[in-house]
Amino acid sequence: MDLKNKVLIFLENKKGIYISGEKISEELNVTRAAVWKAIGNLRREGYIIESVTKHGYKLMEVPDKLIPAEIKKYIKAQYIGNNLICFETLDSTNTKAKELAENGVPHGTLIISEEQTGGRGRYGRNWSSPSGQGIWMSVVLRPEAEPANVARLTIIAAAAVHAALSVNGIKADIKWPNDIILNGKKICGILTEMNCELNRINYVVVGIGINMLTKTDEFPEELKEKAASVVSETGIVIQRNKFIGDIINSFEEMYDEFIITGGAERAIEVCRNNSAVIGKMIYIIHRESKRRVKALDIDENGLLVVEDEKGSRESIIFGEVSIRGMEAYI
Ligand code: BT5
Repeated sequence: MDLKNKVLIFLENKKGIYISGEKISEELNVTRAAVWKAIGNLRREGYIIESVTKHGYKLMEVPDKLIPAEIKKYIKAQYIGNNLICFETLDSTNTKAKELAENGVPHGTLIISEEQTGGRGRYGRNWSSPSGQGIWMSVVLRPEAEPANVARLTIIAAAAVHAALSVNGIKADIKWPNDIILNGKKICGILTEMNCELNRINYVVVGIGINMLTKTDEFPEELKEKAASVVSETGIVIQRNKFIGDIINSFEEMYDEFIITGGAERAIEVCRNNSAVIGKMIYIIHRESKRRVKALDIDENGLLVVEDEKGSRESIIFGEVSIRGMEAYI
């Protein structure tokens, strides 16, 4: 750990009280000039540290900036996030994660960026990812699992985001298979990508994008009707560093179940119980075709069970379709 982070931990442990530069330098066994330099670096990152002659330093405010040491404080997971890399800007965290996965980064590596300039949705769509406004992150996984079952990781990620919102007092809906919805608007999307051979997975990248702070009028024109953020819908500001920890902790628990059983029973239950589509008439859109059906259930494999107007039922396979509500986004 570098000195800056050591000084930070020191100040955090004494949050609210003054601590002299001399004491810090003694305890950390470095010069006072080095402490002073570390304090300067922390201030540049946005930490508000008050200094008063003869009293020393006092940590007043932690910035809402994505900081590995801060995020790690909240991660209780065993392996996801052990290797955690934060970027100021990236094209896409999924693209970066895939590149790093090719180069052999460990299972559980977490890539996060303050901004994405080329954030991606499914089917080559764009994902708007302005700097400092959300959580744009990707996890590299190397599961020993059937490639056909990997789509369940999308369901697991959706359930993990839902659980993390619940922990922070927010009740959201899940729009199968990959959206989190607040008040009928999309606040989160998930993009799962896989590199595999016939029946062997090389790696999977699960990308999660969550609008946290964006105000309604700050969304690009074409998204204003259907996109929202945690703050725009609830007024609640959740520290992003903490929220990442909440998501990862819940994700790893359900991922472990997936590795042991191959299934995603708990995650599917969360998606079923909080579904934004079950019981509703929806459009299933596949390439040029658009069908009107009723969403009935999410089955034990995580597939959406629908019924058409003639009463015939089918299970919709992930990745095959987009779903739209009759009038609004959902
Ligand atoms: C998704 O695709 O919802 C998957 C989004 C995944 C984003 C994450 S961020 C971290 C990681 N790195 C990446 O490059 N991607 C992942 P899809 O279901 O295809 O939805 C895409 C559609 O959502 C777009 O066509 C827009 O209509 C809409 N959209 C774009 N940006 C949005 C935003 N910030 N909030 C809400 N909706 C948005």
